[in-house]
Amino acid sequence: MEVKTVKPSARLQKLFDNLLAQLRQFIRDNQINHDEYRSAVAFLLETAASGELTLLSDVLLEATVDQVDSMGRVGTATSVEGPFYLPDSPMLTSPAVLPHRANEPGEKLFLSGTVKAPDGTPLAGAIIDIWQADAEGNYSHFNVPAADAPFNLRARVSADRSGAYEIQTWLPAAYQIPKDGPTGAILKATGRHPWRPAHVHFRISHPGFSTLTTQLFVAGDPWIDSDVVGAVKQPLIVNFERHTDPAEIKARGLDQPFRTARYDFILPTAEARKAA
Ligand code: MBD
Ligand code: FE
Repeated sequence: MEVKTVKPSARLQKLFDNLLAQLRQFIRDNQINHDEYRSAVAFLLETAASGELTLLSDVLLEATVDQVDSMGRVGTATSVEGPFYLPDSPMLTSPAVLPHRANEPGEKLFLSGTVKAPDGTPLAGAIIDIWQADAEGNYSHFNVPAADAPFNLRARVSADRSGAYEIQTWLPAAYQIPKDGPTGAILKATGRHPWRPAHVHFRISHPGFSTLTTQLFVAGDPWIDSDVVGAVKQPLIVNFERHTDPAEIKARGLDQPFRTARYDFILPTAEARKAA
């Protein structure tokens, strides 16, 4: 068998030595018995077999990695990528409407803003890779079969010459970690709720700049202060303004209340990243 993930290095040796030391100390500190040890291994086996190992890891640990990894970084605050990113989504040009189903549920959402360098230079043609849950809290290809709606609410949108973007999508609902699998079970068994506040994911890139992985969170969401993943950062909480005025609705050619949100993203230069 060819093992792809293990490459000998001094760094790996140091990390593995320290991890083992900490786990062994955990066993001593908590007087872990043999049944508990076997059931911990069985939990990991069950999690891997159910396809939730990435979900479990991202829920429990990725926000801490993001905190460490973003220390000293300039520009827009980062947040975790999470388990539901897909590469190679459709390429669109701003102004864009995200791929959607004929009867896409929920309120339409108009996102707009700019992508700029830290010195204010617009990043013409920056790629805004966007993905999100739908209005029922489901991600395409994961919670909704890909065959029903390929790349639903996912796209790579290029900003215009002034670094501006306009993306029409649908307001995501809060996301509940699947309750039926091992991740949901361990959360429930240890008194944790399974909710993430409603959010939209972004990976924003431009040649010569460090890619920005982040999320925008819907202000006022009931889970905004208790995200199970712990990935909310104050500057990423945005007013997704609800518009109910009939004249405004009509002016957009709509017949239902809609949302707007604005955000200006700043990407650090690749050099700034290296120096940090
Ligand atoms: C999500 O939607 C998410 O963004 C993360 C980080 C973890 C679980 C579900
Ligand atoms: Fe998410």
